[in-house]
Amino acid sequence: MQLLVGLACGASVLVAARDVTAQMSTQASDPAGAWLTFAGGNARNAVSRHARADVATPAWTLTSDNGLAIAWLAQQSPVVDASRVFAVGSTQAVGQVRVFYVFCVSRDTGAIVWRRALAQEPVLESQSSLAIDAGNGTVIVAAGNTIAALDVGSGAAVWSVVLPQSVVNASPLVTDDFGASDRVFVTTFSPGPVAGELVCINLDGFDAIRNPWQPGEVVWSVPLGNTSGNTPAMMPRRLGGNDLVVVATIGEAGVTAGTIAAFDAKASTGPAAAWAFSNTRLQGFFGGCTLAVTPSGGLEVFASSYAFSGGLTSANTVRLDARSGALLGETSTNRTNANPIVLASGRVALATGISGFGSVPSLLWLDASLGSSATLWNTASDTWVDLDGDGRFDVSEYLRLSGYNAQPAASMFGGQTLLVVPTIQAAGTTIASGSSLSVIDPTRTPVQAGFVVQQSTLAGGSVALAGPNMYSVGVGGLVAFGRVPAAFDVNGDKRRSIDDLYAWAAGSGARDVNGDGSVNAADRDALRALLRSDEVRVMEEAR
Ligand SMILES: [Ca+2]
Ligand SMILES: [Ca+2]
Ligand SMILES: [Ca+2]
Ligand SMILES: [Ca+2]
Repeated sequence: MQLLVGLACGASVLVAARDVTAQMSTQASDPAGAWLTFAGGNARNAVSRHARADVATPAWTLTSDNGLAIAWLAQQSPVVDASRVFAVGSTQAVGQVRVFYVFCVSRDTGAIVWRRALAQEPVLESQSSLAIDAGNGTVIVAAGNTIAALDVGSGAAVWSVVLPQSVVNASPLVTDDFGASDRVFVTTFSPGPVAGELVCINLDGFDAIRNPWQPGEVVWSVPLGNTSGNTPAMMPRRLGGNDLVVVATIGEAGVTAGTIAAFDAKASTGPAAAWAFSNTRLQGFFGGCTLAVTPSGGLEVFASSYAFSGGLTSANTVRLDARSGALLGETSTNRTNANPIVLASGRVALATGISGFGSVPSLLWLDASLGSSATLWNTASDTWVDLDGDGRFDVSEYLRLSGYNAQPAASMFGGQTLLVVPTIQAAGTTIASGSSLSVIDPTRTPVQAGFVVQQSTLAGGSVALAGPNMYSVGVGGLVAFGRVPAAFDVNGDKRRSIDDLYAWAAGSGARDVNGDGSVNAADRDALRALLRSDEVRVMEEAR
């Protein structure tokens, strides 16, 4: 363990002043549940209570910076706050080395607000997403073995820490409900022999009694074993969680099983695992776990493994009791790094598969009990017609959807659940930009008309939702879908609130909310939908 940050004497004053600003900006954040972190929240269950955006036409795309093409990390999820979207990309001037940046982009215009060069570039083609610490007004970036916090407003470095090992493909977990002692959790990469670690870093200002650590100081780290891409997860206590950080490991293919373990997120020193589960097969978990509360109040963990050989059922998805680690269900699935999406309807959506190595991309729809035959449909095997009779899934013979390394999302709104699914390329490297972003109606089967509702070939990376907006990177750059936030600000006070609905009804302000050139009930409905869907979130969070 080591740390870092030379904070000068005046630092605590500086941090206190920043806190005030940050709290104000949090309170002023839009009512629309912007996704501050990978998979929409620390539970990593990528579900939104907003209508999904129309993907037919993007609101804007961002492809270059001062004439230089931006290469976005292809499978990262953008992260979003009330007015900005953040993502990692690189540019290369002629005759110069490639430089990686965090970009901050206006949600209203797609213009770059600021860029900040990374102290270290991502290693091993890492696709780690950023995470926003709304309480302290920073965006957290994990690249190489440096974890840094950048001011959301300016990109200025607030703190940074150098860890013994690098972060690869895993995204940070930022707590927001630990009062004066919020923390960020990251996992470092190790294929062995040195163990990867779960590292806990302090975020909040120093307080001798309540929080005796400086921002950016490592509080503790614990060895995990072999790790890669293992994004930590935690269900917030206000949503039925138990303050345990749940993290998976990769094991050693064919030799030892991957594990899932839970650690006390509030511990002052490196905690022993509260529980640990070893996969039932000699396969590891190369992604994160999803936490979900069942209708009866139980808290469960869902995670899917990656198998280096075998076809569409060679890996597995497990379901555990999040309070004990006991195995509750298991079913065979196609290999993946993606997080299962657990829906209140008792279904699980899972993006899986790779082009080649005995696998193909397939989107799976599972019964959430995860009994032995949980798969209700599989987009590859259910649509496959072996035209050339060679027993193989050739590209033109099945519906190609999803892939192992880009995270889909679900939208539950107006009694309808729709999936937004990135699809990987049929050829090329596994970290190439995705080929498409598809909106799927999972109540149909893959062979039925209307299964694919809509598709964009501009985007194809992990999906971030923010109220009526969606963001994803792809061959079209960083792509924004849905009406931009400013369109909902009828009264022009830079906020979206019930006051905008009053203004609309009173006939004042910018009333063409949906931007179709005329003012009518559709505009009022769009505004109402935005505000109403936030009521659902607030009510659920308040229980
Ligand atoms: Ca705090
Ligand atoms: Ca064939
Ligand atoms: Ca307003
Ligand atoms: Ca209109």
